[in-house]
This record gives sequence, C-alpha cells and structure tokens, in this order.
Amino acid sequence: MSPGSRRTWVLMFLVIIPSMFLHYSTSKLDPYSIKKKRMSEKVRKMFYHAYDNYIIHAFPHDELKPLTKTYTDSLSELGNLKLEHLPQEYNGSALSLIESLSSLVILGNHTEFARAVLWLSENLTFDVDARINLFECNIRVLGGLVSAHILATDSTNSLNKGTYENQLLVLAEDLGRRFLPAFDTPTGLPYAWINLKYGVMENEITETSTSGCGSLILEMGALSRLTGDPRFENAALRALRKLWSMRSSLNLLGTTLDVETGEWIEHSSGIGAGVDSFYEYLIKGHILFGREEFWRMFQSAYLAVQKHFRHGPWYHEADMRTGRATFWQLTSLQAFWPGLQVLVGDIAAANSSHREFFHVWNKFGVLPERYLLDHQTLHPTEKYYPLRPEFAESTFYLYQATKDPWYLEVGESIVDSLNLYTRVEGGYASIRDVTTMELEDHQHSFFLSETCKYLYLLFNDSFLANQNYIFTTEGHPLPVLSSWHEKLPKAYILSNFTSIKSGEQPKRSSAMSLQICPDAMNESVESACHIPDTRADHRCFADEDCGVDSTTCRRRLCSMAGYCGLWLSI
Ligand SMILES: *[C@@H]1O[C@H](CO)[C@@H](O)[C@H](O)[C@H]1NC(C)=O
Ligand SMILES: *[C@@H]1O[C@H](CO)[C@@H](O)[C@H](O)[C@H]1NC(C)=O
Ligand SMILES: *[C@@H]1O[C@H](CO)[C@@H](O)[C@H](O)[C@H]1NC(C)=O
Ligand SMILES: *[C@@H]1O[C@H](CO)[C@@H](O)[C@H](O)[C@H]1NC(C)=O
Ligand SMILES: *[C@@H]1O[C@H](CO)[C@@H](O)[C@H](O)[C@H]1NC(C)=O
Ligand SMILES: *[C@@H]1O[C@H](CO)[C@@H](O)[C@H](O)[C@H]1NC(C)=O
Ligand SMILES: CC(=O)N[C@H]1CO[C@H](CO)[C@@H](O)[C@@H]1O
Repeated sequence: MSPGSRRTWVLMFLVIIPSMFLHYSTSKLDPYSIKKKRMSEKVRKMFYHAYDNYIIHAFPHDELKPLTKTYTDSLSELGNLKLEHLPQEYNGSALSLIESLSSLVILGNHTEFARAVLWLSENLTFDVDARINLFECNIRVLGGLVSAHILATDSTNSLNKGTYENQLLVLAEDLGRRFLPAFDTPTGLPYAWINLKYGVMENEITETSTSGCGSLILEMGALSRLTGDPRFENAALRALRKLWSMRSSLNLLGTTLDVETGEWIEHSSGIGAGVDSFYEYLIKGHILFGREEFWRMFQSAYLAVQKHFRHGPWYHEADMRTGRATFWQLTSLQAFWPGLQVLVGDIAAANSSHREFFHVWNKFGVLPERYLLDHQTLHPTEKYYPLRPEFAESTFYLYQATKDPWYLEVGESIVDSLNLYTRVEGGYASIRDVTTMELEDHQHSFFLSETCKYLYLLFNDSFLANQNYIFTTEGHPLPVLSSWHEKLPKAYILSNFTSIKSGEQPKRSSAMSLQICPDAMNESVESACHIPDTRADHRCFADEDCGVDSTTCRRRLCSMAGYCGLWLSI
C-alpha cells in the first residue's frame, strides 16, 4: 500500500466508519471516554469512602461525624436553627442509609441495595416521639423511600427478584400519613414542624418558608400515584395553589409566611434559601405529572425572577411588593438555578451564571455559603461549605445538554477540591470557614444522595440511557411515566423517541436530552424576552419551536439533541 492510499484509507476510516457507528452508538466514539472512566471511578471511591464510614461509625443513626468517627441523630435538628424541642428518646432513622439507596442503584450495587432494603423493612419505624421538619423529612426520607421503591420494582434493574414486597412503599405510606395533620390549617398551608408520633404540637410555631409549602408535590404526588390514596397529592396541591395565590402583582413571592393567617412575614426573596425548590418543583411537577397548571405557574414565576432578581449573570434578592433590590448576595444554594434553566432551554443564561459560580469556586477552592456581590467579599459569618451539591448538579445538567467537555473539567476540579480539602480518614467533613479550610465534624446525608450522585452522573450517565427521570431537590430519581401524566405528551416516552429533527438521527445518548418546551400561553411576554414556544407536545423539532433566549433576546435554535439553546452552529 502506498503512503497515498494509506492516507485515503485512514481518511475513509475516520469519516465513513465513525459515521456508521454514529447511528447506533455515540458513546463508543466519545473522545473523553478515558477521562470519564477515570473520573467516574474516582467518584465511586468517594461515595464508598463516605458510605462505608457511615455504616461503620454511625449506622443506624442519622449522620456521620467524620472527624470523631461517631454519629449524630440529626433528623430532628434539620432546619431547627435554635435546636428547640429536641427529642429525649430518639436513636435515629438511618437517614444516611435511606439517602444512599438511589445512589447505590445508580452505582450498580444491587447487593448492598438489597441488604439496605431488608434492614429498613425489618427495623425502621416512624412511630417515634420526634419533632421533625416537614420539608426536610419529605425531601430526604419520603423522597428517598419512594424513589428506592420505584427502583426496586423496576424490572430492568433486576433488584431483589422475588424478595421485594413493597416494604419501602409501606414505610413511605406510613410516613406520609404522619405528615397529613400538618396540613390541617385554615389555609391548607402546612406547619413546618410535626411530631412523628403525636402530630402537631400545642402552640407550635406558625411560621414556615415558601419552600416548606411549595416543594412537596413531587414526593407526595408520587406517593399518591403509587398507593392510590389521593390525600397526599391533594394536600400538597392545595398548599401549592394557596401559596401561588399569595403572589404579588409582580408575580413574586416572599420567603417566610404564617400558615394560620396566610400572610407574608419576610417580603424579601430571591432564588436561594427558603424559596429555591419552589421554582424547581413547579417545572419538575409539570414534567412528572404533565399538568399545564404547573407550567403556567412556573412560566410566570420564572419570568418574574428573570425580570426582578437578575443582574447580568447574578441573581440578587428583591422585595416582592416593589421589586426593589434588597440583598446583593450570591449564595451557594443559588447554584442550582443554571441546572433548572437547562430544563427550560435557557442554555446561554445557564452557562453564563454557571461560569460566575465557578469563578467564585476557584477564588476560594469551594463555594462559600454567602458572598457579598456589592463588596466582592465573604459574608462575615456564613463562610462555610457543607459539601453542598448544587454547583455539581448544574454542571451535570449543562454537560448533558451541551456535551461541552469544558464541564468535565469543572467536574474534575470539584472532585479534586473535595478530596483535597474535605476528605478525612473517617469520611468527608464540612468546611467551617473557606478562608482557613477549618473543618467541621459533619458529613451531611446529601453528600451521599446528591453531591456524589451528580458528580458520578456527570462522568457516567448510563443510568439515564433507558428511562427518562427527573431528580427531586434531594437528588432522588423519579421516572417520567406516561401513566402519571394527565395529558400525555408522547415526547416524554423514551421508546417512542428515535429522532428529533429527521428520521435518521442516532439514538439519544441519554434521557436527559429530552427537550422540555411546554406550550405557551397565547400572550406576548414583555421584558424577560423568554418567548415561549407554541407546540403542544413539549419538544422541539425545529428552531421555530424555541422562542427567544431570556438574557440575550436572540432566537434560540433546536439542537440535534432536541434542546433549545443559543447554539453556534448546528
Ligand atoms: C458506565 O457504567 C457502566 C455500567 O456501570 C459501564 O458499563 C460503562 O462502561 C461505564 N462508562 C464509562 C465511560 O465509564
Ligand atoms: C434509644 O437508645 C437508648 C440507649 O440504647 C435506649 O435506652 C432507648 O430505649 C432507645 N430509645 C428508643 C425510643 O428506642
Ligand atoms: C457494594 O457496597 C458494599 C458496601 O460498601 C461493598 O462492600 C461492595 O463491594 C459493593 N459492591 C459493588 C459491586 O460495588
Ligand atoms: C434489624 O436490626 C436488628 C438489631 O440491630 C438486627 O439484629 C437485624 O439483623 C436487623 N435486620 C436486618 C434484616 O438486618
Ligand atoms: C459558555 O460560555 C463560554 C464563554 O462565556 C463560551 O465559550 C461557550 O461556548 C458557552 N457554551 C455554551 C454551551 O453556550
Ligand atoms: C394567539 O395567537 C394567534 C396566532 O399567533 C393570534 O392570531 C391570536 O390573536 C392570539 N390570541 C390572543 C388572545 O393573543
Ligand atoms: C409517535 C409514536 O410513535 N407514538 C407511539 C408511542 O408509543 C405508544 C405506545 O408505546 C404508541 O401507541 C404510539 O403510537
């Protein structure tokens, strides 16, 4: 073979053979597969270092104290800043084990999952005299159990064949029933606190947060669909509708309110603490249940955020009544927002905010809890980093949508920071002060349910290949099922999904690449520029489906993967 013909042959190989493969599998040709393999193994080891230390030193208590290698029964302390009414006789609910269930499945550890399910079904009880935060217990415990139940019964997972008899669902239903008395208020808005054994305490405080009332619908809705008992979904829905009715004329909500009177207490709000998952559950509730009502709420709320809270790539807080800016602060929790924007199709806006968060991450080595944008300094007291997942979460979503390898670099740098600063012999410890990297003796359960999970999925998304999932705010996957949809958008069903633009595209590499473009209210939208699309079936086929980007006001295009975005060239 002459050099010339060899070159032709190589060229043919590069051009023709790959394009043949492309129709069947894109992953075989992934130039980053070596990096992904190395990084996903690294994250797997992180998870097991955290998990095994929890099992050895803390289980069946709630969370691990990694520095002293002991435990804390922290379920009753979550959200309880003043540590009031702590239980006398509470020995934990294996919180970190429950939070690990869906991660074990994603990591493919079916034997450990089965062992955990067996232990929980024999030993877990919610008949305990402990006052818990409804929001925290819902997202961590109820969400963990409901998600794990679905994963355990999913025939494609081959888990627990024959031995699983809905034990997790029985536990979840028992817990859900214990939640119900909290909703027995004149407004239908739930109390923030409930005693698992005795219900709402006498003289219980009536203050709660927007998140506390507005992010229950995924878990409680799923519980109703699974049990056939509509009370859980109805209670969550009634609370959500009441909350939405309390919005201001600017379509903004406050941060805290009174459940007896239905009046706002704190009128200033943003997209961070106390409000964040309210927005998240509107769009995800729409995706999971196909309810147009949720989309309409979300669209109005999202536009109001873009209009009143956004300043370039940053989001400040504002007074719900006037829209006047109140606090110019970046918080670690806000870092979930770019991930949410990926679901909406505002990729460019997501990308630019994500970059700013990464700058702050790089400046300190991790994301501080609060950063004063107007002074470019840390908040004097909130200098901690408790192993939060939100930045990793957004990185995962942005990589899913764009496949831009830059996000893999970001993920690697998150992994490196976590191992450099927070890994100790007994697990992973929170950072008390990002200026000194002094550690704190606490490994939060969300490190297992979210931080490790999103990092792993960034580098290995094979879990998403056969089923479309949404993730709860605690990182627990719930499958998007047509039978749960009121109106059936066929685009959500994976088996139907072969091509987007033409009939000849390769199979989608991941379920995350479904476009969520709900149909529009037939109104012109001012100022925020996010002109919604007009299709009724929630996916983009053509550029015309995608509307206009909310930050640049440029027309968005429909990518090969079915995402609307400001793509450079398709
Ligand atoms: C992802 O995980 C699956 C199953 O655990 C494995 O078969 C695959 O090789 C992994 N992919 C990468 C890129 O590591
Ligand atoms: C909690 O543990 C203590 C010490 O082991 C035990 O005396 C107590 O009965 C336990 N309480 C409950 C509610 O199980
Ligand atoms: C599953 O987890 C257990 C506990 O960490 C571990 O001993 C086992 O090796 C894991 N199995 C797999 C297949 O990863
Ligand atoms: C339930 O807990 C008891 C006491 O810790 C233990 O002996 C038993 O093995 C547990 N059940 C399972 C299935 O692990
Ligand atoms: C994200 O922003 C960077 C720089 O601002 C740009 O180079 C990159 O192309 C953007 N990526 C996407 C997917 O918009
Ligand atoms: C709805 O959209 C159609 C087509 O763009 C337009 O003709 C009609 O006037 C709109 N209706 C309202 C109420 O805006
Ligand atoms: C467009 C399309 O292929 N729709 C199909 C999706 O899947 C359902 C059931 O699996 C079929 O009934 C539809 O015809």
